[in-house]
Amino acid sequence: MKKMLKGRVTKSTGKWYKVMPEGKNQEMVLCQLPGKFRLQELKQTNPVAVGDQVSFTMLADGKGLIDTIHERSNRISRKATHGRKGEHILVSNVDQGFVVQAVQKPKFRTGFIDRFLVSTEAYEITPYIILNKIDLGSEKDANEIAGLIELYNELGYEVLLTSIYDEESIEELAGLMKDKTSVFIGPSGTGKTSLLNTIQPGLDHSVGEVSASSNKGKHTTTFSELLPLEFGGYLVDTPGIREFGLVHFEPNEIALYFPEMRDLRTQCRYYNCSHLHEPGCAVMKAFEEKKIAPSRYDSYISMYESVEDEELSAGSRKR
Ligand SMILES: Nc1nc2c(ncn2[C@@H]2O[C@H](COP(=O)(O)OP(=O)(O)OP(=O)(O)O)[C@@H](O)[C@H]2O)c(=O)[nH]1
Ligand SMILES: [Mg+2]
Ligand SMILES: [Zn+2]
Repeated sequence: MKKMLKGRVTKSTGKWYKVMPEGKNQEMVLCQLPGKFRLQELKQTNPVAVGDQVSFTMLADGKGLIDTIHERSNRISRKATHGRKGEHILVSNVDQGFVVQAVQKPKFRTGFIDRFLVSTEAYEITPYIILNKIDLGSEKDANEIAGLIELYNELGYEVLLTSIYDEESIEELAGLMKDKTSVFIGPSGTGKTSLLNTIQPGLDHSVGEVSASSNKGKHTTTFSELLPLEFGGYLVDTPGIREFGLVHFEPNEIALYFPEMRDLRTQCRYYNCSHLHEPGCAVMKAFEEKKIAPSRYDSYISMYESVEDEELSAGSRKR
């Protein structure tokens, strides 16, 4: 009988999975995945994600073969890119997610933040917003940043202002990460890997310069990786993503994950109100009365429409 071991996937290249076996000071095992999993999980572009708990058997050559992917307690997914259909799981089994944006280079986008928040709300993952590179903020940015903090704080989200040159901000961030599994998600060049290196010097993950022409990082982080933190906990550093496409959402479900719309929904005239054009819509009324921020309502419309498009195209494929 082959011995079955349990472990957690820390890195995936799509071909190989680096697995950290349970127990202290275990050596990493490189595992492969039998083809049967690929057939079963056609809805996902990656059947095994970083953060997954797996059972595996050891082969004679010291490599492992994944036998079971254990049920995920949660996950953060995005729509697959490069013309592929379905879901791409960025990470699974996490306690909290940090959306990493920068004051400048590249400038933060509320649309990205809002999509991230909807995804974490849906999977009950504690979200935090990081606004990094505060050292680059000019006088002109100050008002905008204050507005952003006020907006999200009022909705119940914490905004952390960080800079890799500001020790206090790094300590605060590290304090939140202690003993938890966290993930950094954000566009390329916002400083995810830099923050990780500052929190835990010695890891020496390579950091990319932001290119002057595009203001984006040069995609230095190419694979997600789960790393143990010396002070307790784990952090998953992910490669930069341009868009955060929602998957597996029904259009009418989206308002549920907007705290400022959640309770209003039941006051709309129609139970299936889209909050886009119906008469007697409580959400639109609140927007007109400036109780819902324009950037948030814009995000809502954009998410609703993209999810609706996806549904329509899925429907036409069936026919
Ligand atoms: N001024 C300033 N620059 C920073 C800060 N944090 C990161 N940077 C710079 O931003 C650039 C990109 O940083 P990375 O850490 O590679 O960004 P990333 O988010 O990991 O990018 P991807 O791996 O491509 O997703 C590097 O040149 C860093 O030195 C900061 O707080 N202030
Ligand atoms: Mg990086
Ligand atoms: Zn409505």
